[in-house]
Amino acid sequence: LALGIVGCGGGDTTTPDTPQTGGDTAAPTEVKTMRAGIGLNDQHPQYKGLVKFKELVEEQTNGAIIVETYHSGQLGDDRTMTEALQLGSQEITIPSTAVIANFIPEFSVFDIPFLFPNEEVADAVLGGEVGEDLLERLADQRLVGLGYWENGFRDLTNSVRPVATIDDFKGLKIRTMENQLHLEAFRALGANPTPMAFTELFAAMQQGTVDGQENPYATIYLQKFFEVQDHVSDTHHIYSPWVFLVSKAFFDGLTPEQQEIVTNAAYEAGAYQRNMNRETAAEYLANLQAEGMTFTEITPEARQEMVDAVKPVIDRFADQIGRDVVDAVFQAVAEAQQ
Ligand code: TF8
Repeated sequence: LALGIVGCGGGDTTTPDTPQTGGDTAAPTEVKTMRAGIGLNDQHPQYKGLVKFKELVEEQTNGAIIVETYHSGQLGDDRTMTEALQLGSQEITIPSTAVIANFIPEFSVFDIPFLFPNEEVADAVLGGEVGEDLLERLADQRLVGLGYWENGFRDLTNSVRPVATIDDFKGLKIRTMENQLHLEAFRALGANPTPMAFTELFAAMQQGTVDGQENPYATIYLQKFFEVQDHVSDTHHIYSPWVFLVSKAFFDGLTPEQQEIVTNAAYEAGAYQRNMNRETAAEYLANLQAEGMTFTEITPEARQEMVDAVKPVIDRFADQIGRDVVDAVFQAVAEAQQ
């Protein structure tokens, strides 16, 4: 109803009580729709965070911006949805940085295995100068990055054997994200990796095309991977950030006030999502064991062997990622631990 009244205001009538700036503000309000698509299902903190974003934006714009939410890859996988943002046929998606690296190689810096020792260091680096600098590079790809959300530490599952040491990786057919560094890192660990979109993964495990995969506990549990996987290990080999992406063409068409609302909502919902992720991780691991999966803890010694095995891969990729970015991130990681 409120929108209808504003719409009746009519731009041309110059009555005495029309304020000086009334020409613009009295124009019929155009409702803008943002189609937001994510890869995970509606039980996942990623979706709960997106719903929080929707609530904040719709409330704060009084309905001038509507957010339509799509989960479970209904609009595509991380890569195709990012392309849709570039084309302007979708407005929001929240992909892993490993996929964004196919558009902007510098983002692959977060694919360096064993980069972040814990979430606090990840927060400091992503929220600091290097993190911001990377987000700014998205403009060249017709994308706007409104902060980092958290996919989280990736842990290995498979249906062949418990994985405790590097030797246990041998020959395992592991699905990786579509990312060159991930692929090479898993080869260096002795596995037989296959890159694949997330939307194909469940069927591939079910049909035995792959033996295993790696994702945070929340994904393993909420996407019901325990139905087709028997073993989980806390490899914690890579911390995957998500980026809250908006189509630049769409974002540029918003008023400055709307841009501010959307930006703040993305950050606030991101903090909410990150907290939920952290609060639920232990519970999801317990649930996986309750569903019958074996859980194997990786000892510090066993993890060190994995760190050593992937080291040459990191050295090989440093130039491709950009030495300056790699150095800046390693420095930020060191500073965050002082
Ligand atoms: C992967 C990623 C994905 C997420 C999600 C689909 O394994 O971790 O789970 O990026 O958006 O592909």
